[in-house]
Amino acid sequence: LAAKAALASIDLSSYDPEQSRLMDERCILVDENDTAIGAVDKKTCHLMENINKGLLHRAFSAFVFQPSDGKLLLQQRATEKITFPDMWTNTCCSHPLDDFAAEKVEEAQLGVRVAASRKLEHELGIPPAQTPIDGFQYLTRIHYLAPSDGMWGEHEVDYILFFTGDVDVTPNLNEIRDHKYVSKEELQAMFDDPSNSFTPWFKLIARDFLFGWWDELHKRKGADGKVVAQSL
Ligand code: DMA
Ligand code: MN
Repeated sequence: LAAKAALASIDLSSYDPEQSRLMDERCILVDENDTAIGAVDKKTCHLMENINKGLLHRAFSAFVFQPSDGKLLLQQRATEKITFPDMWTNTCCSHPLDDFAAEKVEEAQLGVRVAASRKLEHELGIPPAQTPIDGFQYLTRIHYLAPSDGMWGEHEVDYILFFTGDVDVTPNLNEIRDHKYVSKEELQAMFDDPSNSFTPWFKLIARDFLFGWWDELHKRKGADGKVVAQSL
């Protein structure tokens, strides 16, 4: 109820209209064990005032790798984004939504896989046929909290999903301002250049998981070239 009171007082009219509209999407609320406990709009979920009271929601972070050379597809968030604008980050992040029954399914991480395929199309224009849901390799879930600016932030149980496959990218410029493929060494050089800024979750996942897992990717491919699903 306190969260709803905070929501009512926030005016989004100074932000991009499309990004403001997307704040009406309904995220899945979870407790610290990732048990679903309800749903509330994305705006409410991302206000630090509510996060500081413990409001937590479910999310995913997808990492798409190119099969030929193992390079990772990065995106730079659009200036229009309300949270973490202009920062470089992994291929695509977002939330499974309470609005779609398929995205609430927890068995075999089905809900976040469906959401990842949906958002890879929305943000990067990747045809969903190129991101079949059984191609996502689930690594683990992380619980993290990160402020964006004074008002906005993230507090999520974030499912980390790797995907190796050739994809055709047609950027949605309201979501991403740039994208590029990088090798492990090229990503390290980007991190070492202080003129680049990165999302806090990408820095955390890169440090704790990505650099260690990157070289394993090709070894995990099945004989037919499809990545075998793996959960930790
Ligand atoms: C939210 O990402 C999810 C994580 C893991 C930070 P986002 O802000 O890119 O999502 P959306 O664009 O759907 O708001
Ligand atoms: Mn979020």
